[in-house]
Amino acid sequence: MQTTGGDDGKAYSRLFFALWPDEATRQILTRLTATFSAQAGKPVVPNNLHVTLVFLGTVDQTTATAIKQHACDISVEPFELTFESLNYWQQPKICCLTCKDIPPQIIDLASKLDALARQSGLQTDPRPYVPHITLSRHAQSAPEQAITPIVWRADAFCLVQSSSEPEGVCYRELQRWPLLNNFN
Ligand code: 3AM
Repeated sequence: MQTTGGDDGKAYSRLFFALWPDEATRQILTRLTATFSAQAGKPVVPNNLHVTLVFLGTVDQTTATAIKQHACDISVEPFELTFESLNYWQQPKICCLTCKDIPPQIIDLASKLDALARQSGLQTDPRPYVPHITLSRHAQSAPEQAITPIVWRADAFCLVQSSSEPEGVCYRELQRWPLLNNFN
């Protein structure tokens, strides 16, 4: 895992839990962003497309190891998300896809991961969780176009590292846990 040194001598990395798309879904999303006008902002690079579950922030290695161990205990059934609404969110200036019907399993998964992060001493986003796929950033308005609903089958969740590279932010999957893997 790529880390940066903190003032306390510990190694830190910027982490989040996410759903990661399969190749077919990534291609559909990439084709969609390619149709955006300049007003819709800068498209997210294909390898960074994801659904955030919980943003963990900057985490030391000991905490990250504990979180990874406890993530094995999370039991949620696989589920399907249908992304059918294209939105502009003014405050973060992003264009994103959301679902009209949110399956309870993703709320359950995000809330279990959020609890795990808090129990590990991390502060997480207090806002209600809204599943979304950020398609572009630095946007001024939503793209005015109809979209074909995109079905995303979620059968695993991932821990992802965010690092700043000369070419921009890069997200890299560190570990993956199948859904239902440890269902009791
Ligand atoms: O899923 P999206 O792309 O909307 O904006 C960041 C990105 O969200 C968000 O975490 C995702 C992976 O980087 N993020 C970054 N800093 C954050 C923070 N302090 C944050 N979310 C909540 N609190």
